[in-house]
Amino acid sequence: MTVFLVLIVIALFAVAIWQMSKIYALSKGNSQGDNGEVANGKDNRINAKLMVMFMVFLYFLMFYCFWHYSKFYLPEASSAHGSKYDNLMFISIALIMVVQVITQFLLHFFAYKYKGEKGKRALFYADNDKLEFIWTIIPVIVLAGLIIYGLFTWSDIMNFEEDEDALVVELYAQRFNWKARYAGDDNILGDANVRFIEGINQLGIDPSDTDGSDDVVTTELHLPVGRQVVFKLRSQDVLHSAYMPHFRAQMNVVPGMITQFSFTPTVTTEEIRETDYMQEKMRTIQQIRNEKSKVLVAKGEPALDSYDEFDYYLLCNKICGKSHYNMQMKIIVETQEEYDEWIKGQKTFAQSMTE
Ligand SMILES: [Cu+2]
Repeated sequence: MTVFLVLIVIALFAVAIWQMSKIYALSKGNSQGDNGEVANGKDNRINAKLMVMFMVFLYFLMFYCFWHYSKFYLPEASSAHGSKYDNLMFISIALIMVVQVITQFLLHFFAYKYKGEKGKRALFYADNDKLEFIWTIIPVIVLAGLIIYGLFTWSDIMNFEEDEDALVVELYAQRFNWKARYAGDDNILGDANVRFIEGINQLGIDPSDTDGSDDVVTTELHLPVGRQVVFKLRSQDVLHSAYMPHFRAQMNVVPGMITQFSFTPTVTTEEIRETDYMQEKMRTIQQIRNEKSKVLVAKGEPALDSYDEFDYYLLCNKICGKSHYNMQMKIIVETQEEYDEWIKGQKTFAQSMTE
């Protein structure tokens, strides 16, 4: 490694000496005549054409990316607020797109049109108040509009009112897993503190707080469809981020404080599995897995499990350590009846502590 670094230093030093000698030769040389160092008419024409070609390349790249990567777009949001979020994103991107196409053209076209030519002199043009006013006021109005629209959308989503029958769920982040704590029959989460963490009580629920005795701790997140969920987020160790892309939800999980987010799921797991988007997606993923399996089997290793049932997931979106990529919890959106049935089968905190 050291040898490698020394070699790089020597090489860079040689390049620096060579460049310096070139600058020295340039400063000594006369600017008259074609000495190869000063751009002539031919060089200017080549550069002007390259500018146009670069513009065409950029436009081509743009269309290619849209065409090739659009399949990675998320499906329609599975939460009530999701479409507001998507609209904001779409309008912002569309605006950026239009401006980008126009300014890209102007930049490269002018570089072509006003290329260096022998005998052509640049026009000294000090200022033009009217032009400056126009290119200041238009961005001001557009940006102010976007920001105000964004602020309204933000406060719409973030400053929620808690419904009477909202479901309160705590998401507890720990390197490298998630746990969910349901508030139980009283819909109040018991106090919790890292000092109470002991044995089976991994979330540090205060055993003396009666609000906590009916709390239910699970490793799967079940949510009843059409009912508002209020998430209270806590972390045991480092900064995590609760990310539920299909519900357009993300919130930092910060040690030492409780953050919150709320949404209403609108599409059950069953329903989203039936959509054309998901069916197609599952087919593609299964195909990729089949091909990988073939390679694995040829090497004498076991094939991959088949993957044909989509599930929502809660992911961690802050790099929190070496197994960060695998920090996830399955989310199941179901009917209220199915949810009631499931939660009945879970142990409360009091029950699991007496065992
Ligand atoms: Cu994490």
